[in-house]
Amino acid sequence: MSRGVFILLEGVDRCGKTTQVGLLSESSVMAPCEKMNFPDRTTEIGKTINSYLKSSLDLSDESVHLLFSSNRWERQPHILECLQGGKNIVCDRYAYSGVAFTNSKVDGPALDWCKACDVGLPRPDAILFLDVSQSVAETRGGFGDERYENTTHQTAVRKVFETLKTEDQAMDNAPEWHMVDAGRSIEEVKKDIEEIVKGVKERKQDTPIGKLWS
Ligand code: NYM
Repeated sequence: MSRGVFILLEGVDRCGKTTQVGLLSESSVMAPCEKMNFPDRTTEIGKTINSYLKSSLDLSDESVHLLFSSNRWERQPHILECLQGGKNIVCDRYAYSGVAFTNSKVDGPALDWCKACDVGLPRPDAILFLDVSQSVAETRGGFGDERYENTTHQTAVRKVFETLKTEDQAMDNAPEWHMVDAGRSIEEVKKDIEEIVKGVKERKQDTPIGKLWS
């Protein structure tokens, strides 16, 4: 039996990720599928992260970064269980958001420090980066409600994502990166994503599960 594949959708806030993660999780291309999202606000750690994002709790940049990372590590056994059991995963944000949102802060922690906490997590097989201009993202509902949702920070986040892509592309064992033009209609983006995922499955489902950034 082939293992499940691990598909990660990333991007800046309001790029349409959550809609596309929902659609992909219901698509026959991904069946059987487990849908995940980070931060997972349902756990005790996730509840603390939620308070931080809603600005009802203040934490140092390092401290909240470690909580975001820990929130992924607490799901590691479940991720592995799904993949080993032949279940595909579609995930809304992961360690890439973790590094991008922390390292982009003014005088934020260094890139290598940010990455180190997530080294060894199950490695996504592919990252589908939903690329949308900042001006379009900001017209979408809810922008500005949470911490980090301002133009300056989002622009800096985008640059760190670019750096992470470049670093991954220089490694032998890294996820495949696919840039998806997310400024189009929901249907067009969905179709593109499904085509990409078909290819990823063919290439990856009979390879060992990898470890992130190692
Ligand atoms: N975020 C998300 C981080 O700062 N670090 C992380 O590790 C992750 C996974 O949380 N602005 C940020 C990005 C978002 C915010 O995410 C909430 P969402 O997908 O809107 O629930």
